[in-house]
Amino acid sequence: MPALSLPLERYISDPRLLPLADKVRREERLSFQDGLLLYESPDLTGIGAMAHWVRLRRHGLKTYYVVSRRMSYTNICYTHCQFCAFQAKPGDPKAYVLSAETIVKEMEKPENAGVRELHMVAGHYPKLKIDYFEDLFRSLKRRFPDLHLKVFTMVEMDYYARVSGLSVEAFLDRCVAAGLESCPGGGAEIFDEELRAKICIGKKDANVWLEVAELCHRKGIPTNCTMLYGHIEQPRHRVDHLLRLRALQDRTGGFLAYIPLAYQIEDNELGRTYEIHETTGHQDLREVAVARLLLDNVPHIKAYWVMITEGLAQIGLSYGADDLDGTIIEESIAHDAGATTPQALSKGELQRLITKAGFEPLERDNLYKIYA
Ligand code: V47
Repeated sequence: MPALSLPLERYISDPRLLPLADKVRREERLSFQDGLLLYESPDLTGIGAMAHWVRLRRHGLKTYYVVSRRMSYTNICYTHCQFCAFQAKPGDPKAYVLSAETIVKEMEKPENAGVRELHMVAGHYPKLKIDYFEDLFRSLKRRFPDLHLKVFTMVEMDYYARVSGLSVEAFLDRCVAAGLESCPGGGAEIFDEELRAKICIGKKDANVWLEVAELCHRKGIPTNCTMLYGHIEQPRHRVDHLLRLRALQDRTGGFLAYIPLAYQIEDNELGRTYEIHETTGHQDLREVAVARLLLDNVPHIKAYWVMITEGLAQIGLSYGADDLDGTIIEESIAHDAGATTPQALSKGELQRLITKAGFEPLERDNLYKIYA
């Protein structure tokens, strides 16, 4: 549905959504209660149409993707997130740590030619300290000066600063001097304190995540933001999470993109402890649309094909998303937890998904500069 040819109300069947459509048209901010209604209403078509309307106003048919490589320098993790299937404990046969040299060698492989963004998040392993990261970033930048380094979730940055005996600010300054340019949006999970204590016992709380993001933004380092949905959270937790992100973005403007992360249920404790089903297509599209409507100050909303499948991500482009993330060569976090999507998509495949849905594909860098 690239264009909306009818007045917005004509797409809406739930009359309770009509006042929201008025607000959307007047570019008025939606409230907490509006957010709850967006989760409660069965009218996904109406919600999607409002989100699409906002997307068209903001981006027209432009749809972004990046040629991106994932890498996790270690899977050893001392934090215990119940939803994570990627982590290993020391001594585990699958545990690994990659040296800077190995990572550079990996990036030299022909399949990584043309990669513009290296997205790295990993476990929390106390043996890695600031010297490791400085060496890693400098080695990568020496060999690939144009490669964009997007590294650390906010909790990861807090963790590695502490084990390095540095303030987060000092750690960040040194990483930036060595080549760090932006940060991914992971580690946010769900901000609600009670739920966080159930799904990621011992992990730093929402305030830490938000404070570190604020610090990055104040230092001119853009970051992304995420929310893990489809586990034991309720709509009020999701609205609360999104509005906390929106409030920070009001202050800093430093978030580039928001990515709803559909919980993958396999090989992790959370999936074993609770009776949780895979997220449904309906739920995945709603998350994209609600984000576009509530996060009125975050420029880009991604439909993350790795977790919701390529086909649904493509449809997500008509429900508020303007970004398909990218080629994502070698993803582990979602795949270890049961994602059945391919390990990578080619540029051609991404372009086809976008054009077949009636949108205009644009290859971007991490800061949304377009490559001709
Ligand atoms: O931090 C972990 C989450 C994140 C599971 O910034 C899980 O451009 C679902 O942050 N099911 C990593 N999610 C992914 C991530 C990301 C993805 C795409 C784009 C960007 C970006 C960031 O995935 C982790 C954690 O929050 N996660 N386990 C799971 N079983």
